[in-house]
Amino acid sequence: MRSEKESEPRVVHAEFYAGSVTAKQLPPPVMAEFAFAGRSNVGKSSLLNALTQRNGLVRTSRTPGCTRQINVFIARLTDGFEAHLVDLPGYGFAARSKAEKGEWGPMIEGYLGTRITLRALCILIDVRRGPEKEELQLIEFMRARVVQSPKPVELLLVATKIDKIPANERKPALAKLKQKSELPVIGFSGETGEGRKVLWDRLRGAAL
Ligand SMILES: Nc1nc2c(ncn2[C@@H]2O[C@H](COP(=O)(O)OP(=O)(O)OP(=O)(O)O)[C@@H](O)[C@H]2O)c(=O)[nH]1
Ligand SMILES: [Mg+2]
Repeated sequence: MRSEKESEPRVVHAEFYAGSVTAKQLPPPVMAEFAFAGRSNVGKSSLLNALTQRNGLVRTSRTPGCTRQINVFIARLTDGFEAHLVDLPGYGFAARSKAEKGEWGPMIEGYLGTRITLRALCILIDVRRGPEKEELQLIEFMRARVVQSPKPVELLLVATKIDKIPANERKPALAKLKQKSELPVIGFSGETGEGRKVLWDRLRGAAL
C-alpha cells in the first residue's frame, strides 16, 4: 500500500516564467493558470514555495509589500501535468505610497479580469482573520467577471498559517470561514506543508 507521503503530488520542474506590472505585458496565455491573491504578508509567496517544494523559488519576507508585480511561475508534476502559478502583489498594505496603492488595484484586477487561461483563483486569508472588505470585494469582482473563457474560474479560499492555531481549533475555524465566504475552504501551512495535496487536487480539477 502506498503511504500518504508517496501519494503527495511531486513537482519535477518549477521555475520563474515571467513578471510584469501590467497584465497586457505578460506572455500570451498558453496554459492553465492558477492565481494567488490576498493581503500583504498573508503568505502567498510562501504557499507557492510549499506547493512547488522549492524553498527559494519565490522571494518571501517578514515585511509586508514584498511582491510588487505579477510573477508567473511554471510547474510540472511527475505525470507531466503543467500549469502556471501566478503570484500577485498583496493588497491592503498601509505603508505603501499613495501612487503605488493607486496602481495595485488595476494591476490585480487587470490580470484577474482579462486572463482567459485563468482556471482558479485562490484567495488567501490568515486563518486567524476572517474575510474582510477587500476579500468580499474580490469575490464580488470575480463573480461579475465576464471574459470569453472556455470555463468559469474556480474560486477557493485558502486559510494560511494554519500551524499558528492549535490542532483542535482548526476544523471549527475553517468551518466558520466557509460559512462567511460561501466558498470551499482549504487550510494551509507554508511551514508544515499541510493542505498541499488537497490544494493540488483542487487546482488540477479546475484545470480539466
Ligand atoms: N508560521 C507560518 N508563517 C508563514 C506561513 N506562510 C507565510 N509565513 C510567514 O509570513 C511572512 C509573509 O510571507 P510571504 O509569503 O512573503 O507573504 P506574501 O503574501 O507573499 O506577502 P506580499 O508579497 O508582501 O504580498 C513571512 O515571514 C513568512 O515566513 C505559514 O503558513 N505559517
Ligand atoms: Mg509575496
